This record gives sequence, C-alpha cells and structure tokens, in this order.
Amino acid sequence: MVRRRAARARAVLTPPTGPDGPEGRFTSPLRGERAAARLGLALAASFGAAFATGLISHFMQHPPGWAQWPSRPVNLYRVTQGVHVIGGLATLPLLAAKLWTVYPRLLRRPPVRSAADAGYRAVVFLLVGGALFQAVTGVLNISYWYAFPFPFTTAHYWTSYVLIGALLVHAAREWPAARRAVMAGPGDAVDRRGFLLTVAGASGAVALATAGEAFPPLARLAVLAPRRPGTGPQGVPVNTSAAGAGVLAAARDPAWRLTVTGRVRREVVLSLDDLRALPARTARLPIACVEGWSADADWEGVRLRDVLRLAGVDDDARVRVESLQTWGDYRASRVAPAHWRDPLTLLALRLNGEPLHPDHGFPCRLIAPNRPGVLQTKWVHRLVVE
Ligand SMILES: Nc1nc2c(c(=O)[nH]1)N[C@H]1C(S)=C(S)[C@@H](COP(=O)(O)O)O[C@H]1N2
Ligand SMILES: [Mo]
Repeated sequence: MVRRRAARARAVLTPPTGPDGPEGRFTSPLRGERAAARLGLALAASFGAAFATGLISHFMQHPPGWAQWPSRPVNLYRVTQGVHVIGGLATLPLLAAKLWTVYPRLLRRPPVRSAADAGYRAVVFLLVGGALFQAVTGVLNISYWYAFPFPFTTAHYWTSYVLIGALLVHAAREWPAARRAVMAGPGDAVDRRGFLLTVAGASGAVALATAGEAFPPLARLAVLAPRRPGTGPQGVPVNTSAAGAGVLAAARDPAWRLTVTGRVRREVVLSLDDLRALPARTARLPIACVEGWSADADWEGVRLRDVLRLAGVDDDARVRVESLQTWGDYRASRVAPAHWRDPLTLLALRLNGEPLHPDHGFPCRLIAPNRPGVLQTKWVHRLVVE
C-alpha cells in the first residue's frame, strides 16, 4: 500500500517528457524533487506560523462571545503580529523559489490525466493561487495601497482556510516522495545547496530590512519597512492623522467632553480639566499595528477603570469606546472586562512627556496592553457601557 502510494506520487512528480537523467530540464538539481521538498518544508512551516498568528489577530479583533483575550503579556500581540507580517514578507523569496522550481510541473502537458489527477490539480491550483493572493494582498495592505475592490481583512482571512486546507492535502500527497527525495544520498548537491542558501539569504535579508519596524535595535536597517519607530510626532508613527479623520476642529473645541453612558448607575460628563484632576497614572506600552509595525511609548493619563467606576459599572460589563470620528472602520472599539479592569489600561492624555499630539488622539485616547493598534481608539469622546 505504502509502496503503491509512493509509486503514484512518483508518477505525478516524474516529468512527462525528456529523460530521467540529470540533463533533463525537470530533473536538474535545482528543479528536482529535493530542492522542491526542502523549500516545501520551509514554506509549510512559515504558512503554519502565518496561519496561527493570523487567527490570533483575527480573533483578537473579532472576539467570539465565549472567549476573552488576556491583557498580558503586554507585548504578546506585538510579537504575534510582528511574526505574521515580517515572517510573511520573509516567506516571499521562498515562495518565488518554490514556484520557479516546480513551474514546469504546473505547466505540463497534458494538464490532466485522470479524474483523480484533475482533483489534485484543482487542489494545487488553490494552493498556488491562495499563496499568491495572500502574498499580494498582504504586501499591498502594509504598503497602504488599497488597489483591490474587496475588504482586505475578510478576503485575507477566508483565503487562509482555503490555503491551509490545500496545503494539508498537498503535504499528505507529496510526503512519501518528498521524504524519499530528502533521504536519498547527497547526489550532485553542490548547486542545490548554493541555490537553497541563496534563497535562505534572500529571506533573511527581507527579514532584516523590515524587522526594525517592530524591533527598535534593527530600526536603522528597516529600509523596506513602511513605518519605523522613532518617526512621526512625539517619536511615534501615525496611521490616520486628525485632519485625515476629519476631527481636528472637534478635538480642539474647548466644549469637548467625555461622556460615560449606557448601563451605568449615573451618567458622567467630564471636561479635559476634570480628567486631568483624576489620579494620573503612567504606563509604558506599545502601539502594535496589525500591519506589523510597533512602537513603545510612555503614556500618561487616567485609568479607564477609574473613570468607569465613577459612573458605576458592573464588573463584567463591556465598554464601547467611541471617537469623534463620524466615519471609518476604526472610529470605535470594544473593551472587554479583562482589558478595562487592567490597571495599565489608560485614557491617555500625554505621550512621551507632552500633551497628546492631535494625530495621536488629543484630547484623549485609549491605550491598553496586548491589544491590536486598530483597537487603540483615538479622539475618544464617549464610553458606552453595554
Ligand atoms: N479614531 C481612530 N482611532 C484609531 C485609528 C483611526 O483611524 N481612528 N487608527 C488606529 C490604528 S490602525 C492604529 S495602528 C493606531 C495608531 O496610533 P498612533 O497613530 O497614535 O500611532 O491608532 C488606532 N486608533
Ligand atoms: Mo493599525
């Protein structure tokens, strides 16, 4: 049985034309099974890591009712999303090398040999198409180039299931042949080793040129990163500016108030001076954007839980934090109990020793530990207890 499966896998992998010898185009060391298998293993590992960290990001932003994310460790999301984006970018050279290695097989004639073969070719089509789709949409998204007509997060999320499903089928199917290829003697390995080292070097170079967007010691190398720590007002990058969000006038208006409403024992309305008069707390916390960049900062403000308790809220309440923005996906976010009860969760009034810059959320913005950047709502003006 095992032997028959191996034979079948071999039939799929064996070139349809040309000799089986080293001079055949398909069996050159670089286009051979061994290079393809090694690259496949590396890709499987990085797709697995991207899938796991992607699910973390998705479910942090869309928490199922029965689960709650912890607010600690403070840097958890920063790390998982850094792995997702920087790891994803470092995967691109691997993907390109793998496709280069196997494309004669993808384009072979005749394309389909039997019904089972047709089914498997469809899986390979989903695998290659899914991988390219994730790569292209991911790169465009972190480059702020929204060239596609569909919502990025929804498409990237659902495609990941298709991709991982196809990868599992492909891995199960190719495993025996790949194992044989990797276990076989060294053969003419010199070229192949050089090729694989080049690909690994390209992956490492991409990682080095981007990792500084989340890891400050490498910031100076981050020439490919769209955002770098230390840049932007008050030393912290900005995604949406106050002017871009259309809130500049409302944020500067002296009539600005913070209202705490909803399921509260008494509605509370606070001016900026009222907030400043509450006990001031500090926290060193990162902004960790879903696009992979992150930056540590010193925040000062009042604890969200202190403000909520002024209004009288139940311990298991959820809170909707609303900004002055009247449009846009990030104009509000929900805070679950684990986060609002955390003493590090602040309504920040100051950043790195100065009053918040308008682009960072003046007069008041949410900052909480272990939370995606999209949920760190700026220009807050209403807390609605649900
Ligand atoms: N109201 C509002 N809050 C927002 C956003 C927004 O567009 N509108 N962008 C979010 C995103 S995507 C990130 S990464 C952080 C960035 O915060 P910063 O601009 O202060 O660095 O703010 C978040 N808060
Ligand atoms: Mo973000």
